[in-house]
Amino acid sequence: MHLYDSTIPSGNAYKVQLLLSHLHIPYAITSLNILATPPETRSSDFLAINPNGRIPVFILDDGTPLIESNAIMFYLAEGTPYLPDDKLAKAQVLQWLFFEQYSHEPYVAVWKFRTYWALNGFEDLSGREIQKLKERGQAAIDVMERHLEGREWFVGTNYSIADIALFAYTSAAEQIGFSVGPNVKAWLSRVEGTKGWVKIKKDETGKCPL
Ligand SMILES: N[C@@H](CCC(=O)N[C@@H](CS)C(=O)NCC(=O)O)C(=O)O
Repeated sequence: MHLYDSTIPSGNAYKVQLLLSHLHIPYAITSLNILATPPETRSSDFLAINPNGRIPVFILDDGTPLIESNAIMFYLAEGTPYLPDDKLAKAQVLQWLFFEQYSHEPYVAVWKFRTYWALNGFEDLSGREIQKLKERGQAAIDVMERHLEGREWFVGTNYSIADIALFAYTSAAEQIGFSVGPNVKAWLSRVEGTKGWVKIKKDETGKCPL
């Protein structure tokens, strides 16, 4: 199996790498430079693999490419403790994966990228656009804080790919200026204490201190 990630640490690729670590699955890796002009993710060779021109892409042993971080995790987690068998619990995992992609990642991940790596930082955005990114990212983190009241994990009583999806960028949230409450902080520590947990890879450009 083969993972395409980026030379800079990508939270979306990290989700897949964290799950692969929990599952002890070996894989080969190719890192593409997404800061190049044009990004290596937009080369014709890579677009033939993922027409959407983004990492992560996970190539299965028969050569089938799977795209979208949460779909890749869903595939890998089937039949493992990281995805419940119960119909409702499985749908609740999907509920948080969709929440992560629609209400969290587009704000928190984008804020992280612009903070550390975007050539123009926030300069090409209007004040209103910057405010919207910050407010919506904060709103997502606040939803997590409320959901975690009296709970250890996002779905049921077990750590699942719902937690992995939300951990990827929330782990950087305080560092990049979001306010993170006590329930989320305690949950971040619980995730870090799980068996097989690995840190996101180091940023070789030196721009991101995490
Ligand atoms: N929804 C996608 C988002 C993937 C994504 O935005 N990938 C970024 C890196 S984190 C990327 O490949 N950017 C390069 C580009 O847009 O060319 C997922 O969860 O996999």
